[in-house]
Amino acid sequence: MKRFKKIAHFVLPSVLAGAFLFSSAVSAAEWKYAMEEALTDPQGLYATKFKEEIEKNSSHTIKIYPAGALGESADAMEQAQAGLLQFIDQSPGYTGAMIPEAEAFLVPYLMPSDPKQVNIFFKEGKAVNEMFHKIYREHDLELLSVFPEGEQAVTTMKEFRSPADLNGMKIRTMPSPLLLETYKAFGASPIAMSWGELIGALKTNMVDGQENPTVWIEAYGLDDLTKVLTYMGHNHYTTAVMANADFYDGLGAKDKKLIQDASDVALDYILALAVNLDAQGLGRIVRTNPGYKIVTLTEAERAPFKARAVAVEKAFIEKAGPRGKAVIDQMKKDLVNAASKAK
Ligand code: 6CS
Repeated sequence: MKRFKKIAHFVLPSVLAGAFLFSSAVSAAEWKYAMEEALTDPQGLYATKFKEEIEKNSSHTIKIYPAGALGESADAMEQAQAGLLQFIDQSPGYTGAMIPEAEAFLVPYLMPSDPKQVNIFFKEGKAVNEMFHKIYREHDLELLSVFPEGEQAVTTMKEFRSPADLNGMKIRTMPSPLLLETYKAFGASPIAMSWGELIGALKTNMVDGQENPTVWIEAYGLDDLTKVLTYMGHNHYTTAVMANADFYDGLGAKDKKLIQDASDVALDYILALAVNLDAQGLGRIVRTNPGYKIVTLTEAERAPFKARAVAVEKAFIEKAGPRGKAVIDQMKKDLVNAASKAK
């Protein structure tokens, strides 16, 4: 009995403490997170905030792989779907070839220019938070956040004000069938290629222009490789953060909540920041590249592009089918709600 008491007092507590340490050590995981940008770009800022939140509130750690670390975007997506990566940030401009409905984010002149409305649409809209969540699930992906990185600006060698001016201009797009459709409808000769090829293509005149948010154009010196930057008001660059669905489903309720909470914090953070980043990028271009021409198309100049966008929306619906149409209809409803809330 005496001997048992001794065990109860001295041995059991240390065994239990050891077991506790062991169980918390095995449950602490390192999760891998790949993205298409660098740590200083919008995707990197979101990823860093997400990592901070996860590491602050759990014993898990996140290892971030910036653009290029794991190959091109398509390679990283294969690894995420296979479960080799737990998290991935990939934009619909790349994902659209695999998930046709995701190209809804690329349909021109669907989104308003007002960033306040755009932020409400992404944060609260039913299309983003319910419909797309289900659609991405069918591709083994748990959709965590969708966010805009800034208004798409078109950089070209020559000024353009109309579809006729774009005639014959070779415009690089991300590898998305709908972006090719868009620039054909706008009068240009689009060429799809991944980011890794773009700088070389601009330097060798293989392409005459491209589209991207201003913050990105400035960060990667695309203004130095072209002569004019044009705001057509046709869209915002959109990106999406996802987890591998099997990995996510295998987690306990506490870790699922940890991930959802970290996504919410990172989304609020990037939504508040993205607009300023774009404005700062424009400010730096104006200061450092004074000869660079900045054009904002007037409403009258946008009208023929908007008229041509109708055919692009139709092409999207033909390809994405009835569910694609339902997504577009819901996005339009969400945008009406966002406009009334933003007032
Ligand atoms: O144009 C692209 O392909 C790239 N643009 C941005 C804003 N992010 C990543 C993407 O690869």
